[in-house]
Amino acid sequence: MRVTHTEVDPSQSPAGAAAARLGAVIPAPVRVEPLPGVTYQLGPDTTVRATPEPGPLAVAEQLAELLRRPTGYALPVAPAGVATADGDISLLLTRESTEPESGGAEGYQLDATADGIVIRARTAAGLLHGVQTLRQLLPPAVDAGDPRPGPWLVPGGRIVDHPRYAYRGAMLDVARHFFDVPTVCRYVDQLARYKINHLHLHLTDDQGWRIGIDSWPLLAEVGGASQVGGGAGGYYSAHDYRRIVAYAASRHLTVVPEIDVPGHTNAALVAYPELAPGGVAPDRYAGTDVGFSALAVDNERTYAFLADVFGELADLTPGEFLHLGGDEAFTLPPAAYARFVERVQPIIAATGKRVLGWHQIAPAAHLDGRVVHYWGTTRHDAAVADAVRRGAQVLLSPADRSYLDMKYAADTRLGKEWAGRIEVRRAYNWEPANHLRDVPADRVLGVESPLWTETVTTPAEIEYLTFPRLPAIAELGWSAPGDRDWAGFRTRLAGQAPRWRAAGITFHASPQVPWP
Ligand code: TNX
Repeated sequence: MRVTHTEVDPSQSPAGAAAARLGAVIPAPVRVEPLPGVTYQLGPDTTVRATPEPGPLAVAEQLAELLRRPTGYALPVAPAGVATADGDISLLLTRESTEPESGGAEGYQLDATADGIVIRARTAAGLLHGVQTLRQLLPPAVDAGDPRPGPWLVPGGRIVDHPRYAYRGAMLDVARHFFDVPTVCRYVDQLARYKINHLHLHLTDDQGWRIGIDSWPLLAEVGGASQVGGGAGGYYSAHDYRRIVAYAASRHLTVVPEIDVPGHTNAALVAYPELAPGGVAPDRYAGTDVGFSALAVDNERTYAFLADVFGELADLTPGEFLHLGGDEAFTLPPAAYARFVERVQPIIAATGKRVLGWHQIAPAAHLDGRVVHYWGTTRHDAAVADAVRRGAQVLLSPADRSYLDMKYAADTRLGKEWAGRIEVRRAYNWEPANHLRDVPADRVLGVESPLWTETVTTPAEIEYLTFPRLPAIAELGWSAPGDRDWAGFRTRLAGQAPRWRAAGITFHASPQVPWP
């Protein structure tokens, strides 16, 4: 981030302290220009104004809702443009922002002066990103669920900002352990704080099938009734899934659903043994091994099944991607596996969606628009590089950097260690554009942090593994390399802790960060 400095001693005045905070935002903004000595104060008469269209008004209502509880103010929402009073917060949709750098669909410009806050963006998504920045510029008490005294000061200045990558994701595995709709929505809110714009849901695995499919009802009814450790499991009805999609959309996140095939399918095979090799029903599985199950890839019925499942899922999903999994199908010979992937990819394309799959799909034939999702731990993968030469894009989730289910340290109670231990500095210190040799920078679609849940059973455990590593990956996805450095990041990260405490978010107090 470029910060234009005019010397101020932050200890001199509350306004000085506020000015020092203008750059204390995660992910680091593109440009930060403090206005020394200038402070905005949110007050009892503040109105939240927005361009009178549904998108901006919805963002305005969300902001007002977030601020009402801690401030105790009424914060009415009103259309912008009429009777604008001093002290208002305005969310304005603009074709042209005043600054070219806030360009792009998700960019925004935030101006804070004594007279008011103005956020300008070309889309409602950009306005929401500006709102998330504004939240971080207010005192940490703004995250409290109960009334706090204030004062509610925002440092004066301008922030001009836009993302580096179009895809900034997080994955939640709801198959190993099932998480209900409110838990997923709470996670969406936490992701939105850091400008994540895709929620990848790992909906199926050996231990459970979590999405209702009308044409194959036993998938959810039978395949959903199990999970790791033998619990009851659960699944989302189409209605539940739509609620998640709608909630995510309201936070400008796109849901990317994954049906993991041909491996990781034990739960589906328990429900429909006709899809299993030899038609033999397996036992339910509640352990944590991988790689032992597979669909019968030479049975035509399997492809009718996949057309039904991906067809129904496409109808429920407004986003452009369907994720077909494709990882760890260890029981299949490579040729049979590749033939399978080459049958599934066109099934997905026929629904109008783009294909996303774990990078094991790389050797299969190219299909327009496909994305290989890299989760390896090496810096070179010949098959991935070759798939890129044939036209694929790459989504990066290197397991030794971005996996939220890896332990932080030897004594971390939760998580796994197969890709190493990942403290927050390790999660932060890598560069997506040149992470994979022989993959040109412009073929990288973005980054994603996956949370596998073999060891995770509660919302607090989700949060413990997510914070503080998710903000690190979010910054890699949003901020330009020249605007990132560990020393600055750890200081800004430390500043998030009081917010997480106020919001009741559990986090790992990494010894690498100078927490207040
Ligand atoms: C590997 S990464 C898997 C998952 C496990 C995870 C545990 C990938 C595509 N497959 O099935 O849950 O490791 O870390």
